[in-house]
Amino acid sequence: MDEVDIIARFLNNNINLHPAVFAELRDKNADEIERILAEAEKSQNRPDVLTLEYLRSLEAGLLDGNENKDGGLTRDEDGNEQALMVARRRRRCLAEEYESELEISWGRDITKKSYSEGNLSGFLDYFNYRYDKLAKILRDRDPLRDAATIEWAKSSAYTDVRMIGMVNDIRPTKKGHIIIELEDPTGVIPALVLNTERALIETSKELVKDEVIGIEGSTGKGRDLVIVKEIFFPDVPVKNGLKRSEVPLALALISDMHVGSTKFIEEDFLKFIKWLRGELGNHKQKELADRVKYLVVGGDLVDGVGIYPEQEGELRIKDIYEQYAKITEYLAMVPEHIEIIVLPGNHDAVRQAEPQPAIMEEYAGDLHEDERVHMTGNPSFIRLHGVEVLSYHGRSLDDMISTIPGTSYAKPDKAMLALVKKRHLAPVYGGKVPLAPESMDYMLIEEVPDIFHFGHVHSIGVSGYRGTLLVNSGTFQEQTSFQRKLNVVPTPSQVPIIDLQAQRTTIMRFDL
Ligand code: D5M
Ligand code: FE
Ligand code: ZN
Repeated sequence: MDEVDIIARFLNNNINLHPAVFAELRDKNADEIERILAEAEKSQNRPDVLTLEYLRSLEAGLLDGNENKDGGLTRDEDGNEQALMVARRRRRCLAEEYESELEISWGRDITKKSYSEGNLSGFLDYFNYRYDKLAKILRDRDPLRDAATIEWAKSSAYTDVRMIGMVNDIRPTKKGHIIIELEDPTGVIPALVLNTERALIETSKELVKDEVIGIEGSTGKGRDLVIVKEIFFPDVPVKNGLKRSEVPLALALISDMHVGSTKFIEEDFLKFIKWLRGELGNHKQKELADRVKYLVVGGDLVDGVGIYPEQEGELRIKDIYEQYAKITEYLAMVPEHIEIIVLPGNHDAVRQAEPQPAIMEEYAGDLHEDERVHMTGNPSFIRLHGVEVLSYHGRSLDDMISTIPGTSYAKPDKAMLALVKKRHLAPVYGGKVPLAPESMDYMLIEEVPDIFHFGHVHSIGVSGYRGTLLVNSGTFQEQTSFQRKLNVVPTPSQVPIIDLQAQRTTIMRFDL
């Protein structure tokens, strides 16, 4: 085809050519030119003059694919799957239209800090810090404004007392009373909950060691004991009005994929990623995927090695580096416009003692390098368009569930609520959670977020409490042999998606 013919062919179809395009077309054969012409004709957002940039996109099959009648498939000889992915990249989704507004509260994150050596003065400082902060929160509550010290209560002429103390010990007596041993910086006093006080006995059962509470009661003649009339948890104030994002973006919460385990449900996890990519779901579900701008991964990304008894037999990938290589591969398939926040869990490659710094670069180097992946510690405090999210892997839920009646693995949000009321993510020292006594208590719930996100228990749970949202993000792992022995029944492949503007949670199921 000669030059005049080329120009004529395009002009006949009302397509003007930029000189640079013309120069390029001159070097192509007739078939190629026909194909480009056909593409340009079909294209619905063609500029008046066909530019070089536009020509490139036509060649790459990257423009307005979804508007084409054949469902967005490119017309070259590519396989179906690839054609679909190309079509996806052509479409700008809603989340892509908005700039991300993500702030990570590094001041509340142990990552990038120097960690404790766990010496004795560290331990004492740690508990004093915890006591001071929680006592201050308690003192803000009406009946505790004038709370006395334990030393004062033991020597005062007054017998009606209010105190704030750390729970040293809780023990039932033979007669069904409960003794709470309460300590503050000035002394120790036993607080007695009488067996006749049904409601108080129930409340006492929610107590765990090392939490800080307020007590109202009366001291007896000997002043060496207090009879409890009321127990106060630090708790959270009622929020008047939920904080909402001004933009219609959504947050996806996941955790506990356990990549590397034979029980990891790859098929469902890939469905989740496909849904995020806009390749799966009905119209409404795709619309929701369109708005996902943030993905928080709440720990246990991989199964690790040597974590639980007889794990070896349930590992598909036995090398920890390869486990991280695999999860990195999956996360790379998450659309580029989604910011990914990653914190560690107890199966991840970093120290077990909490607070945990970010997963080590040695194992997850590619994740650390990826600009849209943010490697934080556990716990992690972030702000998305003004909405505050506190993410914690949730290992202390094991302590709550094993001690507090009415909590269970099936209802993780109930156990989360117990921690929220205590304003502490891991109150029990010497329980199932190894705690590192840092110079400050990173596990304190000092500021109350809008959303609490936990994982670890492998079952999904969502509930509201005083204007905050409590969410447990479940798992992508089927029941392991170890969990069967512990009677933990997971609810895999369900993902809570939170509309940050409407503050509405949708549970997306990828197990169906
Ligand atoms: O924890 C997965 C699930 O298994 C979670 O529901 C807690 C339970 N689990 C794991 N280890 C223990 C111990 N030692 N005691 C009680 N419950 C446990 P994961 O962290 O994913 O292994
Ligand atoms: Fe887990
Ligand atoms: Zn875990």
